[in-house]
Amino acid sequence: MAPITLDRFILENEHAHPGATGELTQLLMRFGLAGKRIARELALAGLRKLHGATRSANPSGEKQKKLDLVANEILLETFDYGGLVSVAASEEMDRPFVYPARADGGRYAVLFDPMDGSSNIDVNGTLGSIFSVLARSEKKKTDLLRSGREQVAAGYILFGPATLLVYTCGEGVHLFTLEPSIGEFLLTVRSVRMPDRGRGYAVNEGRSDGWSKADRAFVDWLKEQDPATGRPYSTRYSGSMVGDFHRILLEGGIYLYPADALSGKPRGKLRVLYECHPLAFVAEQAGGRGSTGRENALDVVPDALHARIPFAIGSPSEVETYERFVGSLSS
Ligand code: FDP
Repeated sequence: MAPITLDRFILENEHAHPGATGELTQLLMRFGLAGKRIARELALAGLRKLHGATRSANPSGEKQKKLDLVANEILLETFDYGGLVSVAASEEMDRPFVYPARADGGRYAVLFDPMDGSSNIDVNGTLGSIFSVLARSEKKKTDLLRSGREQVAAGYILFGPATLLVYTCGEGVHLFTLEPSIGEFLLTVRSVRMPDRGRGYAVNEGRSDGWSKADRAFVDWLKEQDPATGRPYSTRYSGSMVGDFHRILLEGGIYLYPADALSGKPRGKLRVLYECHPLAFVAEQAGGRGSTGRENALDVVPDALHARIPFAIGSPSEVETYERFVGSLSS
């Protein structure tokens, strides 16, 4: 049977919705194009001396790598024609970027973390680009402080031994693998399901002194010897949430980035709009959950463009247990 390309899959899904205008279809196909361009930049970066940091910092005060900016530029360029998108916001930009308007304006807003796991850039580790799509607000183009439930699509591109594209439009999660010799993403898993529970957890435990009592107690619980409940869990932390999340999507388990009172991250590190909302949408569509420990991450309405939250994501069993720890041990 002929392989199913990303474009064909998306087009066929569009045909199943008679009222569809085709614009969301085109938009999703463009993320595929951006993914191919970023994958190429990453493959050649070492040879072109494009590793390393710039002198600038992102709006959250983190040093920007050259490739953070290259990937950001590629994603911005990807939507600067065709009038699909009216506004883009990114972890790497202070303010939303408003595209020059067509008469009727693009119907969508895109939000992205162009290079997730940037500390892996210089060591050829796993990286990702995360994206979220909202219908443009009728009130104000740049109104992006909205609930994660308003996303119409979300996903990520994972740059590892193979380049993968995983997305959801609210009808399941689909996984594609880039076939480099033909330059196409091919359907690899239709309707991915996350296991109800797993055997692994991902967290930067070196930071545990700054966590709450509940966070420390939960991670200690994961490490206890109790074969009857599948414990101890194994640690798998790569420095790239996309990489860690992808493992959890396929194998189950939990990823956490708790609030850290000692490292200047009292509200956590991960950004609601570029990281938590899109991955929580993917998780939920695959049967998993994203949570702050106190509420479903998709229900969070951020108070600022670069707002952060404590974040846990993974199998329903582990996320529910985490919420129980937070509920019972937090003051
Ligand atoms: P990075 O900042 O290096 O882009 O903000 C996201 C993130 O990576 C996640 O991908 C990753 O899991 C985490 O932060 C790494 O942060 P720590 O170095 O503090 O563990």
